[in-house]
Amino acid sequence: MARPKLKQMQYALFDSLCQAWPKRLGLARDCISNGGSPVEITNLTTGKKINDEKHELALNVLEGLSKRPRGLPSRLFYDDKGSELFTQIMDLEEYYPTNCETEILQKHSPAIAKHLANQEFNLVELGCGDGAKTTILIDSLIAEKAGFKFVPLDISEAAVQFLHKNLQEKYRDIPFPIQGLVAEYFQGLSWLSENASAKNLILFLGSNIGNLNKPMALRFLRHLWYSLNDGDYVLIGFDLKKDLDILYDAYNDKKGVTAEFNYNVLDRINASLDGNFDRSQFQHQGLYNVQTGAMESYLISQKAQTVRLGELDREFHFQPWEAIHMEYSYKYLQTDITDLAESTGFQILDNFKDEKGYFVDSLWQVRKE
Ligand code: AVJ
Repeated sequence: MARPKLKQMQYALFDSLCQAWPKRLGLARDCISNGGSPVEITNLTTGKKINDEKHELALNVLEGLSKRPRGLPSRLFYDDKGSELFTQIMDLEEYYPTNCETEILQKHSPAIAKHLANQEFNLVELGCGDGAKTTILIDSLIAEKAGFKFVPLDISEAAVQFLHKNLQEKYRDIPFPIQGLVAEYFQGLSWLSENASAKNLILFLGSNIGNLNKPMALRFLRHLWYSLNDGDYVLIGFDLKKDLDILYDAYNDKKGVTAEFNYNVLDRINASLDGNFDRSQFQHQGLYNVQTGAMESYLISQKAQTVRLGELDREFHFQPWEAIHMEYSYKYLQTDITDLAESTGFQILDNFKDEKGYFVDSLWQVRKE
């Protein structure tokens, strides 16, 4: 059947990718990583030409800075530098989600692992970051004699490499195969539906889902459900609603790492699009929006100023105190989580909370019958 012309290139790319990869993500020995050799990484984004990547960035920036109010997609945070800054955020005293989720996984990993004892499956981590918390669960899985292939997926290739380095330091001879994926979530899900013939446990930790608004979260979870098999497991981290001072401090840290994380987006735009953003003329602020239920992050122009982006051959005029919206981090009520699971075809098996009740890792199972 003839394909629409615009789509042809995408299909050609997709076809060639499908041929290049094994159809099944079984526990093939050839993927077992050995000691010092670099991890095998499939980069779903370099299938696109580098020019396409720049083109997409240009488009995102043009769209984001032209709309009112202005706003940039939070995906732009995660170039290699931004991913590194995010690992620094995770280590901050004020950034409570790290400690909460570490506590949760230390306490409940054995229970989670019990579900997969003596089974073979793919352990897929969406937005893996440095994987520090994941190794806690991995230890329990090993103890339960689970046979799994680890598939860490991140938008930053450096993050996947860094995670592999961490695993090598921890395990010396890593006792399970690894297949790194560099991709965006939806690319990763498409890949999953092509390759998810084995049983799967999907990790979506650290409140990564918090960047998605409700319609996006629903769409993402429906897509996830569609990519998986009946009985597959999903472990999702949700940040719960809490005292506003705690939220405020976590997103406006004293050392200014979160501000730096935001300014890095301006640096990235300057570098890739020949821009002249002066970061010192923008103020960073994280604020809780009671109506949306999200921490929202802004870069606010402190004066009237003009920013020129050479690659776009365009100037953007900022009025004093005009803001660029940078990020949403949605906070959840327990009932929001129940509603999300129920309306996307998952059954909640357990909700694991930290002692303070700040955070929950929710264990879901795909229901297709
Ligand atoms: C990676 C989306 C979970 O929203 O808490 C941290 C990103 N931004 N500090 C979050 C972030 C500012 C983080 N997530």
